[in-house]
Amino acid sequence: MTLRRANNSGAAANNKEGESMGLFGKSGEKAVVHIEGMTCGHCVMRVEKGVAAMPGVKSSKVDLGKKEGTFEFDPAVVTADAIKAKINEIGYKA
Ligand SMILES: [Cu+2]
Repeated sequence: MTLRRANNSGAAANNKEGESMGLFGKSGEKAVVHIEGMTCGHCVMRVEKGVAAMPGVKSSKVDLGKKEGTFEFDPAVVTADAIKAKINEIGYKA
């Protein structure tokens, strides 16, 4: 109640009934995972696509330079641990 944003767009405030606040749904969670063993763009693709294929995963982004994967997922369907297990299964170390 105390957090009001200045909004001069005149958009209707239609958030009375919801706890949902995010654009990507109310049940989204994000995990940032350190990944060892990737050496090129092909490795990045393998991890990104392998994780993206998992049920419940909404987005899958891997940064080769940072050795870091950022994954958005529905915690009701999949867990960060399952995502890490998948990366290990693909052949990299998460
Ligand atoms: Cu590679």
